[in-house]
Amino acid sequence: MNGNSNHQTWKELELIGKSLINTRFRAIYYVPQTGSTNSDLLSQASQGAEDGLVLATGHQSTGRGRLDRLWEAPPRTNLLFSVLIQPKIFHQSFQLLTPALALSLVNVLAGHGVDSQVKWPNDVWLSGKQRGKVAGILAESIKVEDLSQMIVIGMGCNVTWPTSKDNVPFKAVSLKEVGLEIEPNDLLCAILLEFENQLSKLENPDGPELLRKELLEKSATIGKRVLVQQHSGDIEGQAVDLDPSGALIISDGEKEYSILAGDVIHLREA
Ligand code: BT5
Repeated sequence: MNGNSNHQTWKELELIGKSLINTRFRAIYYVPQTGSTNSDLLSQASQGAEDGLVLATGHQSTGRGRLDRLWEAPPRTNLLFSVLIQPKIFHQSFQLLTPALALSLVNVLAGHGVDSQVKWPNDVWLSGKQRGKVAGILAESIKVEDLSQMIVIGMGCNVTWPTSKDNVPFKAVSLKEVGLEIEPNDLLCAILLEFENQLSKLENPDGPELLRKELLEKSATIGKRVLVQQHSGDIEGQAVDLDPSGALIISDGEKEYSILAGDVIHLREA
């Protein structure tokens, strides 16, 4: 792989690759700094890169969230990575890749005694007293030369930043803040192993339903009163379910709405 980001050469993370030998994630690279790992892998995909390529970085100058928002993190304080996948799943299940990666982090953190939940559609929030967003996910798709669709899915996870002393303009929390000190590479390896499990499950016919059930158990959103902000207008109601494609089902007492995309604000019960 001749990846190049801002004229920095990608370095292969061989040790990580070894423990992931039975997964699709065997080509894992690191670059000290780049614009956005998602953008780098989209560009690699258009040049013929294959399923399973991973790029991690220590710093992004233009880390992206949804709708051109920024993902912010000082150098070497976050786990920042993207993976390129060509999932063998039905097109209508592509929306499930984001929650599958979110669940992977939730399960890894549970193994370290840290409680977290998936906040629909693309966040992981730490539960309990120090509630806040610990990770965000951005999935993007690209049609490659043979016209098949590839997905780049990236995660930013707050490892050592922010702390309660940092005045950040969003509700964020880091793993260090809740007492978990973990090497970003170890975290990456554990997440990729878990993500491989989730992807293999999804590739089975009953996979989407199994994922839906696990998501319902580990959702921060289901059961809450929410305000959904969408281009087409806001909807307030109770988050009651997820459908098989990952859409959020909201009930306003009279009608149910199926939400495919949008921002969700959890409201306090009246
Ligand atoms: C996300 O978007 O949360 C998706 C973030 C994905 C970032 C990864 S990093 C590796 C890969 N390469 C990229 O370029 N991107 C991906 P969204 O739901 O739109 O949330 C963005 C919002 O989260 C911002 O507008 C801030 O309010 C907040 N935010 C920014 N940085 C944050 C952080 N470090 N921790 C918690 N919240 C943050």
